[in-house]
Amino acid sequence: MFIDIPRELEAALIDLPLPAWDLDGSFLATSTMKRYQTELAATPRFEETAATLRQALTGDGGGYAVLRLGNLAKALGTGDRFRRLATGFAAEVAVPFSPFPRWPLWKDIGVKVDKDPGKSSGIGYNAFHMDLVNATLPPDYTTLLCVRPDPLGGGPSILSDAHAAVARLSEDCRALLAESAYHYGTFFDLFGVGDEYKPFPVLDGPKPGEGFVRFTAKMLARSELSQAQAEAARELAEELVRGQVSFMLQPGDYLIVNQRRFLHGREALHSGQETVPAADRRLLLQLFLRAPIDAGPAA
Ligand SMILES: O=C(O)CCC(=O)C(=O)O
Ligand SMILES: [Fe+2]
Repeated sequence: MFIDIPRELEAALIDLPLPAWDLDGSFLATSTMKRYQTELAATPRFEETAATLRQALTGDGGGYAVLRLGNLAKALGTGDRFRRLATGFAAEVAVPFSPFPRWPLWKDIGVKVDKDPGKSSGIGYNAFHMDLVNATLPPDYTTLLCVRPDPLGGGPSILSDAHAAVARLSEDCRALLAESAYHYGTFFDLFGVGDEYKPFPVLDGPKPGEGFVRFTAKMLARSELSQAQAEAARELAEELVRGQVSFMLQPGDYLIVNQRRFLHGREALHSGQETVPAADRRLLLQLFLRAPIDAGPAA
């Protein structure tokens, strides 16, 4: 779901001087949320654009959206003014926060040629996953703002409807995925995401079609699983790929993913990254969102 910003809204946003944000702990301060909402609500066609965004993320069959902020990035650059506008759009969906105490609100995801290629900022295939999969309270939304695509043309984003993939599995397979047997990654020094969840069930909801599908294809190699449990996870991984959509984020594109519905990942960057100067490589900014508890089921 791609959402263009109406021309008159773009023009108004380019002239809108949003103030710097304040944090309350690791969350965007309520005063900033209110200030941004008030300022943005006064611009033409903002409310309908925000409503379209929320509908794309939480309406029937929805679960992700790409806000096309490229013209704003072109006019404003990708520094503070642009980031405040993106933060303002995010705040229309849920409360922006940073689970990583040492990181700013927006976390850089650059490209490191010597890192594990399958991980964040690696150069390889970043397989389907949810972010903070091993937290009892993962972020409701993960969001990625594209500053620079891969100049060599690689790295399309991949998205897949997690509940649709689960629904295509056999009942036996689903029963295995509901067992508390899976684990992945480390957990320390995180804010706002609950406690470590280990081991966790992949199917975490009270009913089919609800709740998180706690999955990361990266856990397949690492978990001490029974053969049947591992096979069930591999079948889910296959179904996710079968149902995937993929697209290349353009400069200024803002991808927002409802983690209760969709899993995400990224195809490999193009070969030859070591020939690209570090300052020219792909750069995304990541921000997480927490849905307010009184917002009703986000799924
Ligand atoms: O590089 C990307 O497009 C996705 C990165 C990602 O999913 C992550 O860092 O969690
Ligand atoms: Fe991710």
